[in-house]
Amino acid sequence: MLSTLRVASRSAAAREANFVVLGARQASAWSKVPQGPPDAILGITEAFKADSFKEKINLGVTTRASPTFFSSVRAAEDKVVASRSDKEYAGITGIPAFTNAAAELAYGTGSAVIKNDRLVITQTISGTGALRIGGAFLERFYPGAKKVYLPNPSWANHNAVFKDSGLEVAKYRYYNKDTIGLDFEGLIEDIKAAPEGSIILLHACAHNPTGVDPTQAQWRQISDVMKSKGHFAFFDMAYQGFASGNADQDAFAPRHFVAEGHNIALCQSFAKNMGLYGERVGAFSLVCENAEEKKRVESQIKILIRPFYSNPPIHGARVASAIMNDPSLNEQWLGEVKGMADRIIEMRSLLRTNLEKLGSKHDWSHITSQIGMFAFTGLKPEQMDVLAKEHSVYATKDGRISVAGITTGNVQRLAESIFKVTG
Ligand code: IK2
Repeated sequence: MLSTLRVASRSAAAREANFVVLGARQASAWSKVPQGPPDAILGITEAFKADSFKEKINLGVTTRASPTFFSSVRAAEDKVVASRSDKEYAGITGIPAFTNAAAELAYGTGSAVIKNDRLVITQTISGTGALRIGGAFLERFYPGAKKVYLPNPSWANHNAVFKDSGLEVAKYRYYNKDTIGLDFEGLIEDIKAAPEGSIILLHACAHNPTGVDPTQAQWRQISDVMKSKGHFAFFDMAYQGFASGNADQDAFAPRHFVAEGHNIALCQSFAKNMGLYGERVGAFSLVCENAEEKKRVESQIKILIRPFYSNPPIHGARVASAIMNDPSLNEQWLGEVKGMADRIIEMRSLLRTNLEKLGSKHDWSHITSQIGMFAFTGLKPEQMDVLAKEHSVYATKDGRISVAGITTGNVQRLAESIFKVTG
């Protein structure tokens, strides 16, 4: 036995020696993995961090709306921590107190689809997770063509999320470079031209990256056209409250579609409007035809989620739930969201007046007419490069700046930098 072992270990040593001597290392399983590009948005933060200039400005995906800004969020978190709740798993679809409140926030208090038990809602890993669950559900069950029409441009990650979900991605016209505004005619034409029953992704409010939203009258027309074509409305609502400062007003589009009889899908994110970025708090919901359909759809949503991540994290959802379910915290929070939206509106106006004071010959009216956290400046990729390299102002190459990153302290330097780059 002993000798057998010795022989075995000698031959193992010989094999190892041969391996090294002959340089016959087995090829790594990953030797053919190609280098991928850095993320277009998150890469900005990395470049910003590496810059040692003291007055550098990050307008990539800045988060001045941090939990410290929202005292309601901090108070809710203190409440959650003080309650010393258990750390048990949530159910597959999350914490009901959270999802019920999220549904009311999105669809409106006393919404008929909630009352009539037609709404399936699940907690998700923030807005991105909601999109991914939605994408997976459509891929598995949508009866029509498995193709999603995105506005052009759209949030960069939409393309990847839906492709990874196994769906085809197409575009519809949205933004007019010449007017730096909405290409409404193009949008309607493209939605009309899409085959019956197409899936159309719509940014519910504060369109990212353009900051250009349809008016309520335009939303009504979009709804009418989509109804006449039997299209499916898939709403992404990552900024409820941020556009107008009023959460109900910002939910106009999905609520109008529901009132018009569209059985929509809706993704919600609490990253921006509660400053819960890293807590990853979100929800995905589907309006169904009736309670019986809801039951079946819900069962399949659970079957999808279980192998994805089993069940969602609890802390952030508890914080969001503590806010939405406590009338006084809720009121405080809505007031703070309004304050944040007002601050954004003020910073837009300050940037525009600073540019005009410098004598810029360009028309900067779009800075104040656009809405929400992001402004689409109209600057070209080369100009954005110069902004970063020579002025330490970091933002995405498509000319999008996060207005949340502008302050009274940096707006003048920002305007000077943009002025130098644009002339
Ligand atoms: N949908 C849209 C339109 C968004 O803008 C975002 C957030 N984008 O900002 C962060 C980034 O650019 O990566 C989301 C969805 C999803 O955000 P989250 O997953 O953080 O809730």
